[in-house]
Amino acid sequence: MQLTINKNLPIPIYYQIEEGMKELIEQGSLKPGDLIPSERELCEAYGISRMTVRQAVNNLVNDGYLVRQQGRGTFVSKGKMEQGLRGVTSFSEDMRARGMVPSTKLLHFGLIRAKKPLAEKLGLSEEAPIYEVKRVRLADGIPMAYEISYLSASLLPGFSAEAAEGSIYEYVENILQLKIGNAHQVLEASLARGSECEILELEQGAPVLLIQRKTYLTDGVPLEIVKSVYPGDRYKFVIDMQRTEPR
Ligand code: 16G
Repeated sequence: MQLTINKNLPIPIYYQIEEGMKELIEQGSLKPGDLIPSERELCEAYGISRMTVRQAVNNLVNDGYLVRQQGRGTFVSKGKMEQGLRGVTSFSEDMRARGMVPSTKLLHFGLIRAKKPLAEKLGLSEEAPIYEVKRVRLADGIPMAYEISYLSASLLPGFSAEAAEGSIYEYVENILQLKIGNAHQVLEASLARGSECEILELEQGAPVLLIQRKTYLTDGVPLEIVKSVYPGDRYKFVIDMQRTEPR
């Protein structure tokens, strides 16, 4: 990898590295999946400080050009995953549709008693049993989302940790023969914090998308409340829109 850095220019060095790497990626000299030199190697090769290199690499990761994989190194990104926002699809379906293999790391599975806000959201009375499920969702072994789901237990006879390790929607539709109808979803920007960082292999404060989904069965009964954290460097959400009559 050959970057041109000119310390006499009034352009910050981190910016020169950033632009240089973008150029190598855009020209195809660095290809998706290529491992880039470590921070230490870059410092030594160009006689620059670790902080400068880190700033450049952080910006490239945040902009989706590079991807950090813990214990493995930093790679040229294969492009952010594009996720449509139209249908009520499941993580497993979405990944399979892209030719990727979905998998799940179950971090927690428990039956709890619904406290007020959650009970209300799920249309249940207080103290009603609900499942609390915490899962890391992976695609081809790469963590893509961290999901915390609350599901109405009375709707899910026989639901188990084993079922939560697979596709919950498949369990609901194929095993229980229930029909998932519509969902209300809210997306907002946030920063990775606490255990999310370790779980998603992100640095503290890395940008993430926070998504909250409330899904209903076709008869209008709430099935789940899910909070998902998606790494900003691995995902982008796409929506097609139509111009309506001007107001
Ligand atoms: C998606 C849904 C989530 C749902 C899960 C089911 C979003 C933001 N969230 O991740 O609400 O519980 O799919 O996936 O899309 P599964 O059937 O593979 O378990």
